[in-house]
Amino acid sequence: MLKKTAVVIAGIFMAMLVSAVMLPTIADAGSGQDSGQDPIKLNYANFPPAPTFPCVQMEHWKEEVEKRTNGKVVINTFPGGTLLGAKNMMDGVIAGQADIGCLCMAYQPGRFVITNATSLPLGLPDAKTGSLVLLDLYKQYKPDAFKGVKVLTMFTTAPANIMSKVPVRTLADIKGLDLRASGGAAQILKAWGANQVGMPMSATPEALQKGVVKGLFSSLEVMKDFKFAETCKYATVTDTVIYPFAVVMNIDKWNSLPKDVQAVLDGLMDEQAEWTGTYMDNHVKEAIEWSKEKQKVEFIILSKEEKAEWDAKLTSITDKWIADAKAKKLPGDKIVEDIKMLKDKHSK
Ligand code: DTR
Repeated sequence: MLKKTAVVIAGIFMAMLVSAVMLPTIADAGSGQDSGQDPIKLNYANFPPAPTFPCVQMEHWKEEVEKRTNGKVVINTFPGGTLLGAKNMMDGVIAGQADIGCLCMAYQPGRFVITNATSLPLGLPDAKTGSLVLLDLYKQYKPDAFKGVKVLTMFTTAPANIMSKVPVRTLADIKGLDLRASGGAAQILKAWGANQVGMPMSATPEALQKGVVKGLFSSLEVMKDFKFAETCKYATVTDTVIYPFAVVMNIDKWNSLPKDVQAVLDGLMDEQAEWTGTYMDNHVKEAIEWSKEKQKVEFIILSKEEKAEWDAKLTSITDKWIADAKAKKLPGDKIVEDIKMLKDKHSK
């Protein structure tokens, strides 16, 4: 009995010895996943539902990162506010509740003052231009608001338009109308005389359904992605302001990443901004076609005279923003001038 036990123990010992000798050879055979090392896992939180553009860009980024790091990094995505919601995204990432988070900066105008200047009525024509302008502005000013995080990319929506259950053809039609908008765009609806109701996009489907609002102000891809075209049979084309977004990472997590992984993520920053802007612009066109053909939505084009009246109501918004920025010791005039210059540069 004793002899048998000794043989078994010796056998186990031999097996351990063999595997210890073999291991370095296996580890030498490859890198990343092949080495048998556990991949670096990163959690990425997003607030709206999976089919919407902030989540589409998230899945695209995940694929690119996993491909370019050769499996060394795995990204676990959490759409639909399952890890962090629209309003606690930034603080949740700072606290480490998620490694990465996608936030709509326009929902917190007082917190992201400089980058939110891109949502002033300055005529940014589309999401691609908006995204490149925003990213350049961020790099130029490196705002304090991002001190506690690593910025991975930024991008914007296409310009906002009115989607509503009732037709809005004139300023008289919009007067007192309950319309949803959030952040910077809220002042625009107010300037046009609407009764502005503030809430993040993720809360809008329910508000529309329950009749809390009669419509919303946003980029038009939501007509298809949230199926708003089923209830909002009118769209008034104002092409007014874009909404800026940021993707941020917990700073300690960033600092813990190997240099080669950091290089891959940094290398994606500009590319991702351009990819997302282009995706958004194309998707808006698709959503318009779908809304017209399948949902019989009427697209209302304002006459030149009417549009001039609408635009005239907005001129004081930028002046007020500049004055407020100056009060916070920020160079408000220069920021606005820089956005205009960057717009010319990127819309060529
Ligand atoms: N226009 C902003 C941001 C926005 C536009 N499309 C989507 C889709 C999902 C979430 C946010 C947004 C807004 O109205 O909230």
